[in-house]
Amino acid sequence: MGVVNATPDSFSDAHPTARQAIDHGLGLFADGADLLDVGGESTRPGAGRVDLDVELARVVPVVRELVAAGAAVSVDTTRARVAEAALAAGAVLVNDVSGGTADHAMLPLVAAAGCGIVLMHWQGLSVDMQARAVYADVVREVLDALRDRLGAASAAGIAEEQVILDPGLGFGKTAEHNWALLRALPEITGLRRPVLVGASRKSFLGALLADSRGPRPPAGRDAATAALTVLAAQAGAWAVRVHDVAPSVDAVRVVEALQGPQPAGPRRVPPLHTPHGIAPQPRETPQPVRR
Ligand code: PMM
Repeated sequence: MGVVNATPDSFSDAHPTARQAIDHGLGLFADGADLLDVGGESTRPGAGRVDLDVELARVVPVVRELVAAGAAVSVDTTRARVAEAALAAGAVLVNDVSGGTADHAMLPLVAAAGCGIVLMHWQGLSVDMQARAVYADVVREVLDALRDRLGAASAAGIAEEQVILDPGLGFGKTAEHNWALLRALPEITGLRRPVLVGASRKSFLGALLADSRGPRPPAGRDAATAALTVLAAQAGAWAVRVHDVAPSVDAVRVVEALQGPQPAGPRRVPPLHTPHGIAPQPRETPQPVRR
């Protein structure tokens, strides 16, 4: 999953105009991304909200153009109105970093649309989320919360097959919490839903790679990100959400070669379609990395 930030202020890789975001997305598609994740609201720690109209204006034209180019597109939003407009523009998946908690209309919308949804664990809005990075046992609490969100989705009428889970690295979590969750990936995939991992260029990697000048800046974190792609793929993750797609495509190929041919099993991929009459033409349905 390639990150397309249609924002002027994301912590890494911001694209202030629609044209820039579209060109960037096309580049990631050419690099081999199976999905392009378009977002119009930065979720970096400390970020405030943008107005609904601003988010809509940033996201919809970019989704439309990337779909027209043949890409499968997800929309990174916590707002049902934005998700709805993006689905109407051809998006096939909703990526909600709030796990359906920020907007009470989100889960019913996804139930009605029949599309896939990423339910991510967070600790509330970005503006002060790091103040809530407090856990007695981060792995147990995130697993419990993800189970709770699965239950909420089911209660709203969303089929289990529509749901992808995400531990939400960096969202109300310290570096230690992120490493603990990465170590626990087999337990998260044990929830028997596809798992998305978003570690790309995050500050815990900057801290890991720090030198006397301080934390490694975001653009210098791509090799470490690709290393985590290997580990995520080996642990059975469904997808990684990354800024620099090409190294992660290679990393997944390495893992697949090591694992050898896999027996055909039941598909774990949620439906990437909507009943809106839109027929997106993804180059290839994203496949899970099988163990
Ligand atoms: N991280 C960011 C934004 N959206 N969505 C999911 N599902 N998982 C993530 O880890 C995630 C996300 C923050 O990164 P960005 O500012 O580079 O987009």
